[in-house]
Amino acid sequence: GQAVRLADYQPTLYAIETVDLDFLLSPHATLVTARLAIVPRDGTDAGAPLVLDGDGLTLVSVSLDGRPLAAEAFTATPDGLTVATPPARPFTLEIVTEIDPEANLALSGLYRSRGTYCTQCEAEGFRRITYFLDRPDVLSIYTTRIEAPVAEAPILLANGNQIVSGTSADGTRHFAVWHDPYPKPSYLFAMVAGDLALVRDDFVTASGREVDLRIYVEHGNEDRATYAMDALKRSMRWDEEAFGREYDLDIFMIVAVSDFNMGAMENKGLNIFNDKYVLAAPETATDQDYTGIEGVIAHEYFHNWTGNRITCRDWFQLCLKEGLTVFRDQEFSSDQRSRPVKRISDVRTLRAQQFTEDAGPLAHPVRPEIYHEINNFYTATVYEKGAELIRALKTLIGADAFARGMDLYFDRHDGDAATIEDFLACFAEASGSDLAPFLMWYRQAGTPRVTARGTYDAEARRFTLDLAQTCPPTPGQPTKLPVPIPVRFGLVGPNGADLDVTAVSGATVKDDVIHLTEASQTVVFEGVAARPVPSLLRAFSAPVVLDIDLPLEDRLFLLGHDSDPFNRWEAAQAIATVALKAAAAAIAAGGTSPETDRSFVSALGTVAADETLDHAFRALVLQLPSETDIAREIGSDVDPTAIAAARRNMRRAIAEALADTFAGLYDRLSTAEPFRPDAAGAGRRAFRNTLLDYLSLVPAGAGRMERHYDTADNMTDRLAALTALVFTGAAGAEAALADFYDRFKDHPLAIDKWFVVQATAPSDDTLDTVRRLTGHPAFAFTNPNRVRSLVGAFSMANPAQFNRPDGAGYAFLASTAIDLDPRNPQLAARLLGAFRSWRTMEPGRRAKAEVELRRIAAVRPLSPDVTDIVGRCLA
Ligand code: HT7
Ligand code: ZN
Repeated sequence: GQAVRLADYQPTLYAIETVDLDFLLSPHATLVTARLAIVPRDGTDAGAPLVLDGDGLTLVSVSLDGRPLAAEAFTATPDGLTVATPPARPFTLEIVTEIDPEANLALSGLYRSRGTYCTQCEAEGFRRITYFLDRPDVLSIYTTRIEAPVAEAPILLANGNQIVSGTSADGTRHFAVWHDPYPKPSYLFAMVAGDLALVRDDFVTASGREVDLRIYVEHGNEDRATYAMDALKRSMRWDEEAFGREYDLDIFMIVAVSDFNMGAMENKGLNIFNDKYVLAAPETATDQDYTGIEGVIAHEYFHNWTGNRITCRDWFQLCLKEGLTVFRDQEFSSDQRSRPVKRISDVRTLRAQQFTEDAGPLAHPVRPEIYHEINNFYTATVYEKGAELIRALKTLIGADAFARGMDLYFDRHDGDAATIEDFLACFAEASGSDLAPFLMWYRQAGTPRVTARGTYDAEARRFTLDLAQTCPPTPGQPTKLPVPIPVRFGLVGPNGADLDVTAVSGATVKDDVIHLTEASQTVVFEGVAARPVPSLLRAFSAPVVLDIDLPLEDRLFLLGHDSDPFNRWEAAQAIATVALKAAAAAIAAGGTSPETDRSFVSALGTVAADETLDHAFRALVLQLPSETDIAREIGSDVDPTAIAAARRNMRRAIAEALADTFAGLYDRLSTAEPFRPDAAGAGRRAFRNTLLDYLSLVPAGAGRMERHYDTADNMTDRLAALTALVFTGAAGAEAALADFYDRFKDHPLAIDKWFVVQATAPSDDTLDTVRRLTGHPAFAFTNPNRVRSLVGAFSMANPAQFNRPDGAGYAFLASTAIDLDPRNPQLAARLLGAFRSWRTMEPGRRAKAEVELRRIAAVRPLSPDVTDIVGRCLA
């Protein structure tokens, strides 16, 4: 693809006020008639060419104001249609295209998923349906007519409200017409047609509007949509209460499809979902699946205001809708469940995905300034770091000013295609503060590093905190400027309570937040009665790496006493990270792991046994940093085999030292309680399964793993037991895998878990297993969920095996991506994200990864998606 630059933004010369679409559905030859009411914008030169986007289209006919256009009046290729000299007044262009939905394996545009016709138009899929100004700042009112054989597609859906329907005289064909009164960009267009089952409910909005709620699923799956429906109603209520946002149409529909490139899509009034984020039953879905459904249902629903009513001016502003909507869904889930637990799990994801991305060749600003392929910018940086920036903004200006800023944003920009500058201006106005420096967060890639050094002067009763920030270079950005960083803090006194701080000088401190705005700042606290332990970046108040060299005793103290639960968890992570880095270095140098510190192990035992703490929190504290986290902390010359060994040794040391405590806790939790997918139930299972994971490493685990598997009445427990059996290579592993397959062979989403377990097993045979499973009858390269479960899990979630020293993991991923690319380039490109850390590897692996990246780069033809990822990886 051509480079697209933010600096080159220009509005279109023409507006398209209304779009009338007519779909005559047929598997291999669907006819699409698009009637566009086009108006030259003010200032457009008379007769300036009208250039419409297309992608692989076959033009059947084109007419202007009802008359066929002469051949010399336009040029059409599969990838564009230009009308040379359109009238200098409003006119109607009617375009007929023919498309082949059945052959569309890219899952962008109009395609079929197990017989259901569906669309995916974000980011640039609408141009695969008809020629259009396919960009988010062209807002039109859509009316959609769909016609199909009744037997093939009894259900016909599109955005908005259904206004007309009818059936042919012989009853074999029918049609429906849908009208969406809200102007929208083409990426929010959707239509669905097929033989689907309906789950219905309703919702009355705060102002009394009755909304018809519909979830469409494949026949037989009706029972598995109840949790999604419940999550939808809770989301609708929450958006009214937390943001004052009401739903605005008479009907809200969700359709679950099996073949989908991402999680879900927020098309106006007609969300289309990967069925993974709709369908759940206790026997087939884990607690993680339930929380995923709740979060994604909420996310897509919240887009109705942040994304649809207010959309993006251009794709550089993607974080305007995505970062904000992730922030909103995270807040929703925090309110529905446990705030600290949600925060910890979000930060784990942020670090694993976004920090890793930010530290490698694919790093980019939250608002990029150049792209070659927009589909590659639906990233952890745009989504997760984008959400962190909203949270940091709220911390900096305070909750009240933030709420006023949001109200102003909704008020001022409803119906607009807006920018990040528009958004920030609302908060600057609401808070009376200059937010120009905050924009730097959106423009600069890389994870800032905050160094903190504290000194206590007992005589003067003074605590001095020296803070400094730096940001490493990233592609195209060798030097960086400081950004405004909110550092939420407490000075923890000897009894575990925060000390009262009577006087402060130096950097701006508001309540419990230090505003670090310069490259370095000193904060002086006066009247500090005793030597405090600083607890910084509470609740992870900014997306930075905190470098504070606290002694082990201080960290153990925070783990035991900090009033901020996030920093209690963080203390354990920091202790483990320091030890694991040292152990990995020792192993890589041919030595053995140093012993795990006993005081740390005993602190973990204390937390595990602390009945005042909730189960979910205890589970999180017991989970060591991931191999990916440790690799990122090491940063260069990484040896993933050594990291895996160090982590395995530490887990075993903890398990051995605490076997009795863990076995006792495990057994006490084993009393049967009926399954409920709520926070309390999920927390209890998470804790018990974490204990089982430790016990699986010691003799106490032997009988317990099999029993856990056999007695499980839900997928969370059964999968945890299966994982423990397979990962430890236990005698019962093969039998459990066979049993699992047999039980769930009719449930593709459960079989995905069976693939994941085998693809993530810490065994040198895993790559052979993965290769073999690509030929399994339940596997299909055409289904993204299957591919992600096997190939994606192996390359992203099994670092030691993907990064095998012989390079075979790299070769496998490269070959798989090369094969996939002609069919589904978005999926191929996404899988190749696994190469994002290749430069941090030790020289042997680095050389092997580079060979594979170059092998991919040499393939012709190669999609723009894969060309972009591989090109940036190699740059
Ligand atoms: N806004 C949606 C993004 C999306 C997407 C992007 C590219 C290709 C396919 C896609 N499917 C969905 C999802 C969301 O953030 O809500
Ligand atoms: Zn989104």
